[in-house]
Amino acid sequence: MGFFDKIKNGLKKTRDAMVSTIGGVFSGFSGANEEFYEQLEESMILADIGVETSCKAVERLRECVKARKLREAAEIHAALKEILTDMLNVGDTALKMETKPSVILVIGVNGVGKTTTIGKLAHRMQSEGRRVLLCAADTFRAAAADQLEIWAGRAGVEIVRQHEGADPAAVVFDAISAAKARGADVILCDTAGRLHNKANLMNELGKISRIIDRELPNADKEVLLVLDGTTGQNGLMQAKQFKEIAGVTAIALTKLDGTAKGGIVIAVADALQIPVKLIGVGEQMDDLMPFEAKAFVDALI
Ligand SMILES: Nc1nc2c(ncn2[C@@H]2O[C@H](COP(=O)(O)OP(=O)(O)OP(=O)(O)O)[C@@H](O)[C@H]2O)c(=O)[nH]1
Ligand SMILES: [Mg+2]
Repeated sequence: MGFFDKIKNGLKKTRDAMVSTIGGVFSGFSGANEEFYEQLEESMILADIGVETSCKAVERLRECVKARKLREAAEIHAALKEILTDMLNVGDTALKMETKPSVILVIGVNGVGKTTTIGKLAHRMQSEGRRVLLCAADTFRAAAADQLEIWAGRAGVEIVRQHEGADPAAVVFDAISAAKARGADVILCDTAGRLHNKANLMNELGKISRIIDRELPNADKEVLLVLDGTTGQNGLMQAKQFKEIAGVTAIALTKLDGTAKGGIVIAVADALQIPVKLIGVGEQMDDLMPFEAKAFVDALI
């Protein structure tokens, strides 16, 4: 299955929903009047593109229609796609990992799909010929490292872990030493999503970041925030909090196969101005797609 088909399949629920909502507004098109713009905005909000982002997109569409003197539904539809693609382009969508090693610190609240995303990423990077090392810095939950170890086995990559309750920063330190000694290309670092409170989480992530900066001052480093795509606007709130505390550089949206509200991807990118770099469209090893704005919009609208 090609990239475009895969993305179309994974986003089927969202696509079907958008065909009837946004698509419906265009198929009933009788001129770019007030009613048209209102219906369009409503249908975008329904798709979870978010009130602010939908409003902004429709505003830009109005200007564009006026400036280019567009009249036909097809032209206006194409202009909307251009605008949404542009709103999704908020930075480079490729993970930065030129240095050896590079570090990808994966964060997010519990259950969003951090460990699964790491497993899928490990598989892809490994098949691209990179030497991958997993770091089990979620020491909060007994089974967390075991779960990561299963993924390491599936992907055929190495893992550094310690006992439950170990200091996560110490596990990261170990993983960095191992990566240097073994010549790993990239360290994928799993973290706990469930801690006693926000201050705790902030302290822990801060400590991990300081270890990485100290041990690998010149390395490429991504802080990848994983968000559950099915949680809609709620996920967006979480993301805003994490952005404040953790210096997020990239976003992965998971479980988009399970929701009709994949428009959240556009809301997240626009509201946070942080690039969505990966999308998860299933539970299998190859159900993770590098994000590409144009293909995404083409698949949906
Ligand atoms: N359908 C679907 N399920 C997914 C996707 N990504 C993750 N999941 C599922 O979501 C559940 C939670 O995933 P985990 O990777 O364990 O989440 P986590 O963030 O590591 O959770 P904690 O370690 O508890 O914080 C699992 O059942 C995964 O199979 C996806 O893209 N699509
Ligand atoms: Mg986990």
